[in-house]
Amino acid sequence: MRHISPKDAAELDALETREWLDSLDYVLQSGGPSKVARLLRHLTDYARENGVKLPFTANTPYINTISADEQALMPGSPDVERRIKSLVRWNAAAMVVRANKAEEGIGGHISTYASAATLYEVGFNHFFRGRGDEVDAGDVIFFQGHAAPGIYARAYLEGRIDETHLENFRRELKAGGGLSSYPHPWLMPDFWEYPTVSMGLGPIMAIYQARFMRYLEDRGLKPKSDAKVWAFLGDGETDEPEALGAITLPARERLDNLIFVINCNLQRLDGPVRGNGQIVQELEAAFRGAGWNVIKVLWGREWDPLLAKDRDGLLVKRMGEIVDGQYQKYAVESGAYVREHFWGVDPRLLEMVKHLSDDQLKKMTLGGHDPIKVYNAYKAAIEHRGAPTVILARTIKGYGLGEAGEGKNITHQQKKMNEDELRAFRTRFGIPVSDTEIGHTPFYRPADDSIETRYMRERRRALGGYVPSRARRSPALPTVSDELFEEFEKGTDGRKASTTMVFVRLLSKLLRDKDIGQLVVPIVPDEARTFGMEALFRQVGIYAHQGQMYEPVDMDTLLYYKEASDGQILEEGITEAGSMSSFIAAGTAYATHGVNTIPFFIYYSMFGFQRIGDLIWAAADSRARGFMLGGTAGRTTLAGEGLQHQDGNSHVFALAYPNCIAYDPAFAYEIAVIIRDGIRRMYIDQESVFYYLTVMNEQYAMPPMPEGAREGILKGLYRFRASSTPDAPLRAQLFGSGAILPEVIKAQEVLQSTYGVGADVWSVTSYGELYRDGQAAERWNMLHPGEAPRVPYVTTCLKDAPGVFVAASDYLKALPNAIDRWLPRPLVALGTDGFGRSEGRASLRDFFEVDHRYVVVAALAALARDGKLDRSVVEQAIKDQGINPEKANPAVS
Ligand SMILES: Cc1ncc(C[n+]2csc(CCOP(=O)(O)OP(=O)(O)O)c2C)c(N)n1
Ligand SMILES: [Mg+2]
Repeated sequence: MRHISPKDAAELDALETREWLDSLDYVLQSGGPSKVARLLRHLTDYARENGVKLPFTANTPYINTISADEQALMPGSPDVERRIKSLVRWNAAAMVVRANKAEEGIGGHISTYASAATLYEVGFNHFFRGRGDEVDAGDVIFFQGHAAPGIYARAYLEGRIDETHLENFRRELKAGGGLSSYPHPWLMPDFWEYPTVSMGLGPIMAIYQARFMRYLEDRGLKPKSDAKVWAFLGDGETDEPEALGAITLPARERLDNLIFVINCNLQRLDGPVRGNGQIVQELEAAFRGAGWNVIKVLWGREWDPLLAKDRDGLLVKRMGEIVDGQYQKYAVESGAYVREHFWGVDPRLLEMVKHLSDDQLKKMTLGGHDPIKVYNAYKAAIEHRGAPTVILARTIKGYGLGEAGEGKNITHQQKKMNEDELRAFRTRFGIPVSDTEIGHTPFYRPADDSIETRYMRERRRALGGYVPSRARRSPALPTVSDELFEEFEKGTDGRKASTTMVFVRLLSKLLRDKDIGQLVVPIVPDEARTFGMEALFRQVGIYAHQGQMYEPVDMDTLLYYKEASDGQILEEGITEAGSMSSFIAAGTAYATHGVNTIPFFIYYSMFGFQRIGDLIWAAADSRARGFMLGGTAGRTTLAGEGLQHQDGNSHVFALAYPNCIAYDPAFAYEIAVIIRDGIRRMYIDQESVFYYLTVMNEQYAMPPMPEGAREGILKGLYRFRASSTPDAPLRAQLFGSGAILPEVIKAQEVLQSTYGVGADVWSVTSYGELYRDGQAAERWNMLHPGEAPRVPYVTTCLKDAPGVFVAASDYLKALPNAIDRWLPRPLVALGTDGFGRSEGRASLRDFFEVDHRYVVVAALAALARDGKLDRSVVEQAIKDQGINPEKANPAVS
């Protein structure tokens, strides 16, 4: 065989490659891209069949997904839009600079919006649909939290807010009103719709919002529309597990109403997102792998002619081999540096740009700063069918800030600009502010009849009104039928039931109700059977957009696993975060979609506040309404499961959520009274509160409702059973909650029969509500020393109650202790501080010292403390009750 030199081999290789490319060119010209795609697919299949190992790649080259010749022309006036964008940039930066002059350290962000301005402005001028007068139309937009200054600046130019608001950015308590740092519907209920600044929550809420929009349409609660859900997020934000953790759902459900726009400025707070890698390529692979339509917007129009000349793919290869940390370096360096280090690696590359000056090289923009590129990406996204779209747009963090921070690692926290920097910024964007004024950083708004203002207003009018904008769009519900709740007030006549069973029965009645049944949205993270809810599968069906495409294995049973396109249950699978996002979508639909949906989210209590507390906080901020049901609750009531399941924490956590009304009900009638009143407050009176109820799986007889208990149930405390020996010399007041209440009732009997103590039993349905009421009274009294003091509800109930006070609950002792100071004498609290154990109920209650025996001993010990009986009685009782006084302290073991 003739010897082939390496040089010959290389030439041969090049020749072969050229021949293949020429053939491909021919097919491309004669058959078009789809024929090429078909051919390539055949080729790869053929190669695989013949043993060629093709490495998997979910990536496409590091160039724009939409090529220059596929681009549509952009409507509107590029010039006017650029001027508007410059003014938004200026005012956004000015409000941060001024706020920090007025009050050092007040904070704010300039560089996030500076990099995202084009991404937002193209949306505002061409895509984001407002709701106008139609209550059920319009897009839902999750704005990136740190970009808020830009969103305010635009609202200012549109004339929606005034200079005082901008002046008081981050100083909301100032006269004339201010602006909240980030999107907070709680603080600006007419403006922001969803909070996003706890990073990662925006994307997951957007996903479930898009799915919920489909749900409303499929169930006929909202007319079908092509409204979109947009989620704007940072590239650094995608490190949060919530940001990417749910991305397979929208692809699976073909949610083409969902668009993510990820601002890939390659930087987060401290430095580069992937200094040694490429965040764009990493995200592309993740999203493509999950089934999304991925549109990369990497290069601005100046790159198009160069790419057109890149016949051998040298430039594309070079673009793809630079890591992000290096790209960031190019952004801060001169054109000469870029020529030397980016282009200079190959003479053929240098040749491509020899006609460009260093200055021109420096000014070549990135895709995310080029309105035409962004417009085309958005257009492709809204036209795409059958899958969600993610747009990966490359930008520079702090774009336009120059020396003040463009592309620098410190830029995220840049809040100040000196006069030189302001002047440079002003000149770069052509803001009509003179050198003499620049020191004051004045806001600038063109006249009402200026071209810019008219243009903005006209665009928003054409697109259905201003965004963001929030309003309560649904009328109040009329009344809710009493009949639904009445049976629960009668008790179960000795039959045992758990509060979970009671709740599920009530839920199933609500679902059947002709007035509100349609509005109920049961949400469950793969736990319906745990709660005995499987009957609902058949009764109302599990929501599945595509219906049921298989024959369920239990088809021949009455309660088979029924999926249906008009199914009502959101069976989310094992995701409390996803379920909570659905709760937020359903709980805010009264504002977002004009539908009063009533979510009931039932889940393993421990995996609620403890696991997804931040999403619950977002629900609270969003003014979401609905019921959260912490199932299998109580540290000692959930037997066997051990320390990761047994919840003795959630009621303490719930206390921190100002508009969350939390109850630990013990009996059927308490649940009925609470839910009935919750529906009244949230959907008839339209209060922005939401409810948390713990329900348990211990079964006991449900008593009838005592006369006059209703008010106390709602306020948090009522006397369940008075002592039958009120004149006994020894007296006690016993508090019980949830499944521990039956223990307390038993203690009442033992105290009376064995120790001659006359005890009253109180059901404490909500320490949280008692605590808030006490705090409110105390605060008012402090501020009104000259007036008759207000008396906390708990004091009103107990001020004349004789004897000692003992409370037992399945939660931390801190909970009962929260109301201690409003009682006439100190409270002894029994609770479940400490880690759970895998054990049976009786052993757990012994371990945590919350069963009836401990209530008895606690009452006797308190009486001895008060000198009402001899200490030897307590010692004897400890022995008689079989308690080991030397046992380990459960709180620390
Ligand atoms: C859950 C959470 N953790 C941390 C922060 C603090 N934080 C605010 S912005 C930021 C960096 C954001 O980077 P990126 O997502 O890339 O956004 P960019 O500003 O670059 O667009 C950090 C760490 C936060 N807001 N939320
Ligand atoms: Mg970033």
